[in-house]
Amino acid sequence: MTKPIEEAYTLAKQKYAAIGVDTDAVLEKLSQIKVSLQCWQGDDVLGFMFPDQALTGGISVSGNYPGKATTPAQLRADLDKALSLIPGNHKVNLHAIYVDTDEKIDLDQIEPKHYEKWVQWAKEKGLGLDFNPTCFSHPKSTDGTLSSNDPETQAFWIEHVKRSRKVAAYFGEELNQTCVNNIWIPDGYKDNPIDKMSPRVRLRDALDQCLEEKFDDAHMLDAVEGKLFGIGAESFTTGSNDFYLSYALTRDILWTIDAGHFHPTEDVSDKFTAFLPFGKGLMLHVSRPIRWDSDHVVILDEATTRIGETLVRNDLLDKTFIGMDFFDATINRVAAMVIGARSTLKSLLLGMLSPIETLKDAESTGDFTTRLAVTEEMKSYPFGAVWEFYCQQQNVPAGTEWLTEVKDYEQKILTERK
Ligand code: RNT
Ligand code: ZN
Repeated sequence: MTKPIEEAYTLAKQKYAAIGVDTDAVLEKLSQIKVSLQCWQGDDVLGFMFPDQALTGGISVSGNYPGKATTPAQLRADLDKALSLIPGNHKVNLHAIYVDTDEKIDLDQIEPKHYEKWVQWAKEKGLGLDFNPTCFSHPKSTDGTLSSNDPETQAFWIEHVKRSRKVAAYFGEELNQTCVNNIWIPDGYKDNPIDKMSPRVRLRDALDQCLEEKFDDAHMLDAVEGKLFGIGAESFTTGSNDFYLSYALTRDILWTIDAGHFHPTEDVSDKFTAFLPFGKGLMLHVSRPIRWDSDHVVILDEATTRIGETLVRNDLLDKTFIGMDFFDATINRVAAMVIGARSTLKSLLLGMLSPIETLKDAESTGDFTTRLAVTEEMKSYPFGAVWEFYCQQQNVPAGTEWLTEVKDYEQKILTERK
């Protein structure tokens, strides 16, 4: 523990204590939160099943920064590096295409054994895992997946999702914690369709088939992720947000809210308390939308801060699985993971470092003056001192020192990759 960080923390602790915030308790609470690190930031969403297949589905990665992972072992090494620079104990989010096997298989053939090495690694590192069926970047995904009007194509994707759920349940069982199986599909139309009903009815029925098998909630939970639009599907997205909100509520499964999948002026965090009085729980894809892109690296901007604050102030952490979703190949990919995860955690810490009870009291008695004055003052409280102390406590670099480690890793490992 370096002295300046400790001293700064002692002062910060006193300042927060004066307004009724116990920073030690806050850090204890923060250390319980798991963020799911999306593996696909490490290799531009290519995976190891069909690495030569271009990324499709209306999502896109810009850039060709050197050193992307091209094998599962490389990706795990990169994740290890990233996780060593993120305070706390977390999860890794896999997509089905990240198999680790010599067998040549297609997506309708995946089995738990094809992911055994990931589980072994997760056990060694004390990590949790989440999972996603991959319904894109495949020859059969060009004209719709679960909502396809071609019965054979639709059956292929139903089989894939069914098998994904088994893999997810296997992860949960082996790692003794819930694995979220998040379903997102790219189906939609570039131009205005005439029939907007049939594709959604087909999607509903296909999902119902996928979900027939029951699993223990303690091991696996299903989640469905909607979207506003994608590149090439600008006019109609079959799995829209309203569609999945309705689906998640009526099937009692999780709703995934991706922070990049809404109209730009919508407050994503406001949706949590609209859903949770009725719904089973939420999965979040913390992300950052910019114009047409929904997947920039997460930073501590106002939207992210509101996400953290809303989860904390409303006690939603028990019902919410926090994951991230972005992919950027213009910067060091390991650094991207670290930046996104640290910023996500900072948003939660900021949420915790406010006098929530005082603010709620002020609000309930109509003292909105206090509410506004205090929340504004909190913005210049010594949050950074608490964050740095937390990093040291968790044995990870406090400030920009983590970047030195990533640069070193880049030089020794990443630049050696072709
Ligand atoms: C796409 C969705 C989805 C994907 C990942 C790779 O718009 O956000 O979550 O980004 O599954
Ligand atoms: Zn997403």
